[in-house]
Amino acid sequence: MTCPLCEATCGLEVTIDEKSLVTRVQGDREDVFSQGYICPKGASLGALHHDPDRLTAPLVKRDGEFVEVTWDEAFAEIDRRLRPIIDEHGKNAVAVYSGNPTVHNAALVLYGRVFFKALGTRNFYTATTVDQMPKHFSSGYLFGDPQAIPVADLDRTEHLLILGANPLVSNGSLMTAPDTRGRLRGIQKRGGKIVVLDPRRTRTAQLADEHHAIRPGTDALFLFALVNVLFAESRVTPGEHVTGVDEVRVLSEPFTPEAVAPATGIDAAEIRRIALELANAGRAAVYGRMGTTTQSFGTVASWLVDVVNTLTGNLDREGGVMFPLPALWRPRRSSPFTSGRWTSRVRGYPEVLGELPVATLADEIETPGEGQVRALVTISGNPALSTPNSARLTEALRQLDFMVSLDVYLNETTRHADVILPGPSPLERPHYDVALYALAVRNVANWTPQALGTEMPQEWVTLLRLAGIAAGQGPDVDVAAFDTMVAGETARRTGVDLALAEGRMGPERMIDLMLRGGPYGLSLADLEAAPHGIDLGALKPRLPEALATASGKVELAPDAITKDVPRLRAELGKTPDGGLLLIGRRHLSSNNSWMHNLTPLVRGGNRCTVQVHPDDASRLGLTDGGLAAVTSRAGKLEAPVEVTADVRPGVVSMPHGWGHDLDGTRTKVAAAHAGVNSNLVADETLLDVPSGNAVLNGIPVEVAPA
Ligand SMILES: Nc1nc2c(c(=O)[nH]1)N[C@H]1C(S)=C(S)[C@@H](COP(=O)(O)OP(=O)(O)OC[C@H]3O[C@@H](n4cnc5c(=O)[nH]c(N)nc54)[C@H](O)[C@@H]3O)O[C@H]1N2
Ligand SMILES: Nc1nc2c(c(=O)[nH]1)N[C@H]1C(S)=C(S)[C@@H](COP(=O)(O)OP(=O)(O)OC[C@H]3O[C@@H](n4cnc5c(=O)[nH]c(N)nc54)[C@H](O)[C@@H]3O)O[C@H]1N2
Ligand code: SF4
Ligand SMILES: [Mo]
Repeated sequence: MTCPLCEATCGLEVTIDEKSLVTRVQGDREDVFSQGYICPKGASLGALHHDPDRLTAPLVKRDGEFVEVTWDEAFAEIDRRLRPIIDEHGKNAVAVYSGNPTVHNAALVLYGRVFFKALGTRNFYTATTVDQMPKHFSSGYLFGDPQAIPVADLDRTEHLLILGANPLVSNGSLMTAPDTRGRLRGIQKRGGKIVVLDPRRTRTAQLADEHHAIRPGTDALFLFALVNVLFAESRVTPGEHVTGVDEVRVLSEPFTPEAVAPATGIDAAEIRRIALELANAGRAAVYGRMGTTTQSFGTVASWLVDVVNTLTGNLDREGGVMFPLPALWRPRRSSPFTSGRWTSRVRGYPEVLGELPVATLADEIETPGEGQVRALVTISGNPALSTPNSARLTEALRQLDFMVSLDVYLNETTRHADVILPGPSPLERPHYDVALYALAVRNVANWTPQALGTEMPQEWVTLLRLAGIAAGQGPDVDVAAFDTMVAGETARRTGVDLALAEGRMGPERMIDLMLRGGPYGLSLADLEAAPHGIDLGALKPRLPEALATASGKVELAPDAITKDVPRLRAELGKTPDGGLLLIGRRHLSSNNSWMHNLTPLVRGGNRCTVQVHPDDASRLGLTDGGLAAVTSRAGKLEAPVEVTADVRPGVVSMPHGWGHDLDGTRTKVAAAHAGVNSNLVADETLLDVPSGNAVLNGIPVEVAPA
């Protein structure tokens, strides 16, 4: 089976005994993509499946207590309570928040959109605005398609410049690549080089040939200086499919290495050398992730990553950054991407990809008036832990008239729900990675059949029933007929005869249709016959076909992005004020907020510590193991100190996704390993301006002994 827990899509071999007990989980050596790689989370799939706290029946809150009800009762309750809100206050009174596991779940990806369409709300929020929205935004304007994100051609590159990513721990993001350690080592074995820019000396930084501890939030300055050097040294070779090169040259003029050195903390001579090594490498790739997107210049930094790739001739080149060609049919965009088609009611933030920034969800719930959010549907999300100023959002959740959660745990978010609808475990549902193969460093396709039966409805059924309610058809929509209608629409759009997928329903039918309509003309039967996946080969150049811009070219200097450059230029004159900046960190055994209830993943010491550089620790009177109080504009928390030279002076680091000691949850193991929620101090008013993405790295804080 394909592991659905993170973006790496590893093949796993799961052994299940005759009593349906998972007895072993191993990496699948024959998997065409992962060749046996596995991480501690994948190895815990059995623990997840057997977790006694994992919900298996719907819960409805009655007099403040959750009681188990039948599925029909749960949907009747939702119809009874949600309909009047829509009827009285309109569709926008119902907000949706869809979290990270949505992307790893074919039912949620393919059928979520049916529900959202039926609901038709503008109050649509996802984890994307606490993650990679700047990358969609920059791709949208550069390439015309927000989903056209070029990925580093890891297996052929000779030089990789990584900014703000720790793939040895995260297993890669916006870069689907099982066993990133092996692939990065491969670069070094070929004689290539890896350079990492990160305020913290991460595992990836340790493996790299070079590590530069950049000051948080200054990647855009650093990248602009690379651009400046490339022009100054006449090393610009963008190729035929590119416009706007001269505008970029003009914009880069103030950002000389000398001008950005004080802010970034990186020597001008080093910046110049890094730029020239990149230009000289031939096949080189720049890769930026969380550290470059969840910061106040997220869009400009994300854009500049691809500007550097383009100017060095590495866009769409083997060994550079390339556009994958996944096996599923994808709609062709009829018009280029634009953002800001509407704005959020309270703060006026522009819509991007039909979404509003989740950082403003509390505003929309708290602020009375026409269009106020009165009900919320969460789908595999834990915004009470994962979004900025969680204390404020938690208060706002309490004010809602009605809340429904599609979720597998009673946790920090779902405790506020009136109805919780669980879904099957990864072993109880079929799987195809609808989203992530579009970001894979090789073109592959792999189908996972459902391993175990379940009494629970599949989540696509739940979503169709919710869509029926949202559309005013009541709680008992004819699911089979509705599904055939949805599949018929997909058949029409893909140009595939619906009858070819006969005998299938739900995601299986959709995926069969999308495979048939896709670029390799596969069918689901082909994948069923290949349990370890089908390798569709290394990435191939796709320009100009992959572009959806008005000009048919890569538009290197789009207004929507370049208009944020003056804000960046204003940073040049500033000297760092000596205040501390908080950044995040991930751990191999965590998965955002939700796998801390599995004993194998929380063993060992408390990982939820505030890392402080020894110089800062002695200046502030902090001791290793002592308690620190961390304060920001948004809030305050206390957590144990870990003194380590791994973080840059002036920077403190805390992981997110902890803080499991709240009342009313049902996650015993997590509560015993509670940790502290770092988003209590993340400031919901700090956003990357163009994309509305939250700033989760580089938050100004004060730290003192508690
Ligand atoms: N400070 C700080 N905050 C961050 C980050 C950071 O680096 N620093 N990272 C951000 C990022 S990148 C992300 S993606 C977000 C994640 O933010 P969220 O998506 O809001 O949070 P998760 O922790 O992924 O929570 C997933 C939820 O889905 C549920 N779930 C798991 N499996 C299933 C399933 O099969 N079906 C259903 N219906 N539910 C399921 C879990 O129980 C849990 O409640 O957090 C963001 N928040
Ligand atoms: N084990 C594990 N794996 C995961 C997850 C998990 O929670 N645990 N979450 C998954 C999710 S949802 C995602 S989105 C991915 C994220 O994948 P990554 O982006 O690879 O993961 P992070 O650890 O957040 O890496 C961000 C890095 O940026 C650095 N950084 C912080 N601020 C700055 C800055 O201003 N500039 C630069 N250059 N660097 C900075 C941080 O120190 C950190 O090392 O991981 C996924 N995989
Ligand atoms: S790296 Fe990701 S996909 Fe691979 S086993 Fe671990 S959690 Fe699963
Ligand atoms: Mo994420």
